[in-house]
Amino acid sequence: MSSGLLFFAVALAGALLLAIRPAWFPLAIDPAAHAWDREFATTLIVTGIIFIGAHLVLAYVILRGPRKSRKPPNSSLRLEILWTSATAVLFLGLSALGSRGWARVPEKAPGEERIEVYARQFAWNFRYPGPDGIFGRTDNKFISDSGGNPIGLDPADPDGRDDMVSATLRVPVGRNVLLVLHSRDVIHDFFVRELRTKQDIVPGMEIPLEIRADRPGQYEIACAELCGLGHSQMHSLLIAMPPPEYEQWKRAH
Ligand SMILES: [Cu+2]
Repeated sequence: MSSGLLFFAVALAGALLLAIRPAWFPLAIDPAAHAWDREFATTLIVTGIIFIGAHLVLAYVILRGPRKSRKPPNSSLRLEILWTSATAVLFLGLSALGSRGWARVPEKAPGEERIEVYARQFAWNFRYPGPDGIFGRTDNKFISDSGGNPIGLDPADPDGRDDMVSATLRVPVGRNVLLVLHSRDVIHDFFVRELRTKQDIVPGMEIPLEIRADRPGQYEIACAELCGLGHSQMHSLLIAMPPPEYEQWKRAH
């Protein structure tokens, strides 16, 4: 009896949570982030309704008590097949819906900003190509933290003379930005919760990641891969600026 009431209370609490829909996530600032939040909400509603329904049935069966007149039910193969395939269709359908977001392939659209991201133990650097729009050559042998060359810019390459290296990531609001991720030492992970994006950065690879910030503001960039003793200190800022201010900042550097 009391367990029946307990199941009923759990169903009621679930229904309340679905009805109120508390804001569980931080602000979303990327169109993909909105899509993933919608996907999460759809999954929550579908599974929530099933959860509530199952608990109501359980509560009803317990509160009604056993029916002495009836024979104990036999397990039915047809029912087994029905609910196993219904569950399979549901989960495959939800994961197919969710995988659409991951299928986006970064393509360099005309006018797209390209910014290089350099991760190392335990800091971030961001490189802009400067007024010529061309990134200069880099080589690990030129890396010098004390000499102000954390990414190893080749001093002999004229294309690199106007390259700009910043400790914060500034991006223009409303424009697609192609980040190209590099690691100098171990595996790191670029994570901005407002973008709903986590991307591993693997040494020796150039990994493209397309982002778009639709709201001006400052958002934390954290490393989401345990990368050594200073891992917890490895963070920076994503600063989304209105495009005129962004262009002005680039000119001023
Ligand atoms: Cu790291």
